[in-house]
Parts: sequence; structure tokens; C-alpha cells
Amino acid sequence: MTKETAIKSAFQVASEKYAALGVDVNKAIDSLQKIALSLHCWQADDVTGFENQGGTLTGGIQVTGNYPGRARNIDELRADILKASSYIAGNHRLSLHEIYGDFQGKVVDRDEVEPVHFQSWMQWAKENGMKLDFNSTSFSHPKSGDLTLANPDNEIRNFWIEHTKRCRWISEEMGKYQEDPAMMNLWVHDGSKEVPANRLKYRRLLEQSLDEIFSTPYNYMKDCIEAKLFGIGLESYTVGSYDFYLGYGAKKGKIVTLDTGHFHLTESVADKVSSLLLFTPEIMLHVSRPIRWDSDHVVILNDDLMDLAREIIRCEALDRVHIGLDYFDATINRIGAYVIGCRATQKAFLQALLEPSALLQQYEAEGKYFERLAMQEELKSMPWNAVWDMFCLQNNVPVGDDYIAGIQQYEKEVTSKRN
Ligand code: RNT
Ligand code: ZN
Repeated sequence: MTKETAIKSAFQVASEKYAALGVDVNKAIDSLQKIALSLHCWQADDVTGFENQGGTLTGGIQVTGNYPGRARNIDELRADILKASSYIAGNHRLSLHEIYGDFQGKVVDRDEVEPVHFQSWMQWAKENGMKLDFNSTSFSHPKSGDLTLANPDNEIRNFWIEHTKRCRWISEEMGKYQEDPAMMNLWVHDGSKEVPANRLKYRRLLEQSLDEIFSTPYNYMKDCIEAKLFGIGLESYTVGSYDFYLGYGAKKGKIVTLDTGHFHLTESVADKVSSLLLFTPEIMLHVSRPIRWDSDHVVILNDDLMDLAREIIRCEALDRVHIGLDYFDATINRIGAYVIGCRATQKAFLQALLEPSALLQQYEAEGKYFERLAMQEELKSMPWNAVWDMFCLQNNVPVGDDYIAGIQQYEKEVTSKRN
């Protein structure tokens, strides 16, 4: 039996098993095909960017590892993204940080950046069938310190307000160019190592800064605000906590970004989805993997990810949830890290799409809780992987572990030669 015949016959068996539960596997595949992930550009180069090569990463985030092959310039980064995409089924987006502008060797400070610095990215993305998302960058800059948009020093605060306003303008131009809104994520690291004597003061300042930043209405970009529990060196207090942004988002109609690494480890991010859907316009996700803390490990197919995907599907909210990835691992092949995380996310959504939700909900409505629990247990060993293989086959991307060899070869020929 050829590999292809084996995949097809396993798929046939799986289809019948799922059909018996009232699940149409082809419908699940069609839905998965439409899910666009937003790949984070910063896994390719350890969040360095092209602004001041070799500068240190600040803002309470950290990349560990020194695996060879980091993308050193815009061409290498683009090549790596395309390589990773070739192992990921479907059409996806790319999320850029401001420090990844095409600055042509010029020094462009954060309060001087303009859409022209992203023109080549827009063209490149269009040529490669990708859409762009954007992020303002408050870290790794002489004015970053511990406080940016919440800084009591007006000169510094205004500098970051100007930066963020310009980033919204850039996002708007991206959105127009690609005829699809660019999601702009706003995350600032503002916080302190010890508990401040006045917590309210900085939150008031952050609120004022946001009001000023958002005062310009735009049509082709969407604002997202990302909360965090703590940063490294900023452990005791985060100005933009979850309560802060949830309150702001609900009151002012802004999208809250849920980074799955930004909560207490036993807190369920999946459980937040249905509440946000009721009180905020849409949801932006940063799919990540915390180990003990916001460690930004490569996303894998674990219970947290599956819970999150299931919740989004159960809420029928795919059209209101934007799925971005956010992690950075410099200890393994960086292209491989993208592929693992993206494929894991797709696998989680596939399993969620294969859930016989009508049956589970019927059991629940009838108070048949044994049956509901038993069915959920049985679903864990249903042949979803046969559907996954078919999805990969249909999309002409490697099935199973076949992508490992391709990434090894790219490492041998390309990334290992970078010093
Ligand atoms: C940091 C946030 C933020 C960054 C990126 C680089 O904890 O998660 O989203 O990871 O913007
Ligand atoms: Zn994040």
C-alpha cells in the first residue's frame, strides 16, 4: 500500500466513526482550512528586530538559548518565514513588531516611524499571499525603563504616546493595502519590582495615554490591548494587569488580547473566552506556553491548548477570535519551532471541530452527566489523526513527521551557515 493510499483508507475509516457520532469530517476540514493563524515574526530572530542590531532585549521578557542560525536581517527573516509556512497547511498571517521595519540602515527612532518603513513588508506579504498584523514596541529602547505609557515624566510618556499613535497609523495603512484590517496589539511592560506606594497613579496615567492614543478613529485596523501578570524584574506590579485591560476593553469597546502565558498557572484561559465574547468586541489570542511562569515555550498540543480551541468552537466564535502565536525559543531550530507551534494549534482546532457538540449538549440538557463525561473520554481516542493526515495531504504539506527532514536540510544548507 502506498503512503497516500494508507492515508486515504485510514481517513475513510475515521470518517465513518465520526459520522456515527453525527460529525461530518469534511466540514471540519473545511473549517480548519479557513483558520488563519498569525505567525509572530519574532521567533525567527529572538525578538531582536532591525533597529539597533545587537541591542539587549528589555521590558521584562527574555529569550534563552543560543542555537545557531538566528535570522540576522530582513531577507533572512523573510526566507525563514516562507520556509516555515511551507510546512503549515493553509493561508496565514504574519505579525510584525515595529522594530522589524525596513529601515534601510537608517536610524529611525520610535517616534519617527512611518508607514513607508513597512512598504516593502506590505508588498512582500501580498506577493506571498499573506496578511499582516502589527505591534507597537515599547521594549529594548533607551527610553523603555520600567515605565512607558504610564510614566509620570511627560516627556517620556509623550514619546511613547507618539510611537503608539504612529503604529496605529501604520496598521491602518497595512489594513488598507491588504483590504483586510490589521490587528494592532498594544503591550507595554510598565510595572515595578516592588509594590509601588501608589498603584492607582500609574493606572490613571495608562488610561489617559490610551484615551489619547485611541482618539483617532480608523477603519482598517483593530486595536488590541494585552495584559500581563508580571515581567522579569517587574514582579510585584504590572500597570496593565488583566483587570485593567478587561475594564478598559469592556468600557471603551477594545479587543483584549489573551496571552496564554500571562495568567496564574492554574487559571483557565479557555474559561475567559465566553465572558469576553459577551462584553468585548472580539478576542485576540497570543497562543504561548508557560512553564512555571511566562516562559514563552514553543506551543505544543497540550490540554490547555485543546481546552482553548474547544471553547472557541463551542462558542461558534471563529469569526470573532484572532489566533496569534507568541513564543520565543532559541535553544532549538527556530523554523522548526514555528512549525511545531502552528501545527499543534491546528491540531487542537481540528479536534475541537470534530467534537460532536450537538450530542454533548443534548446529554447536558437532559441531565445525563455520566453520558456526557463518558463521551468526552471516548473522544480522546477517536482517530482524529487520520483526519489531520488527510488535511495535510490535501494541502500538499508534509504528513506526520515528514517535515523534520526538510527542516534538517534547510538547517544544513542555510541557517547553519549564519554566524
Ligand atoms: C510579552 C508579551 C508580548 C511579547 C511580544 C514580543 O510578555 O507577551 O506580546 O511577547 O510582543
Ligand atoms: Zn504576548
